[in-house]
Amino acid sequence: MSSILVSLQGGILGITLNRPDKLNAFNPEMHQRLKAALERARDEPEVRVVLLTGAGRAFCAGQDLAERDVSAGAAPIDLSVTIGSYYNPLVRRMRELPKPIVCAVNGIAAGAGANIALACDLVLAARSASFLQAFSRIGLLPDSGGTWFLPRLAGSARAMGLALLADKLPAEDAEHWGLIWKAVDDARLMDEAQAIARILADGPTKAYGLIKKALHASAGNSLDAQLDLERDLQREAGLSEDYREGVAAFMQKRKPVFKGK
Ligand code: T3D
Repeated sequence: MSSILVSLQGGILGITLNRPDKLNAFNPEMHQRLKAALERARDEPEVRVVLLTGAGRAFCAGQDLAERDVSAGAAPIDLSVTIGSYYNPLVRRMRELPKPIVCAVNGIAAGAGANIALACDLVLAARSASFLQAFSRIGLLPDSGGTWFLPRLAGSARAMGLALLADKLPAEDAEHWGLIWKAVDDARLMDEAQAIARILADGPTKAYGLIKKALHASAGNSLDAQLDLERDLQREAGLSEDYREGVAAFMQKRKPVFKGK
């Protein structure tokens, strides 16, 4: 059984984390397969949007802790190796993907699993799902971008509480705190995520990539720098076929047919 399931239908690349008996915890093989799937999303023009979810009752429980030998006498573990080789490149790959990533959080998202969900562009979560910065429970600090995402999305007081106390944050609170787009009824999760992915798959893909770029850059930019960036990116957007189609469709009072070009 593959640790990552991938399907392409109507421009939507579905990626399912698939180690349900381990709550979809990451091992090196799963990292490699997820990397390959995201590279496919980047390289194939047929892919217009990614829809990420987990198999079974969890979204992802972060690092597979069974892979770590912490027995007495075992050699010290240098965690910077896996962070540097797997988790950081993964988060960068997701943020740099010039296509939207929709995340359907189907159950608990813990440790790196929580922060990988937050690295996605539009996050929906089942009402029964929760987000857990599990790191301090095992003597670690949030990684996979957690210390960057949390204060920016929820504010520093809430970020500190989540990181220090490592309490489960239910999906509805995650929505109200601004961590995610929406909490939805469990039975509706995949239909709603598919519907959003469908809209995005039919949309102006280039503009979506530029929107990601601009919004991600804004956290580190002054207003002046951001205005310059918007000017430069808008130039790029204006040169796309989809821009011409969008304006033509508006003028002709019809629905645009975007091709992602
Ligand atoms: O090491 C590095 O490379 C550094 C990178 C770190 C990144 C990280 O993600 S560190 C944080 C790692 N994750 C955690 O600390 C979360 C650990 N899991 C939990 O706290 C709980 O499992 C949950 C709160 C997520 C869910 O609790 P519950 O009660 O619903 O389920 P459970 O009974 O604890 O887990 C079910 C099974 O999944 C169980 O296996 P078993 O007993 O049925 O054979 C459990 O051991 C397994 N499981 C859950 N999480 C992990 C895991 N196995 C390995 N690694 C896990 N992370």
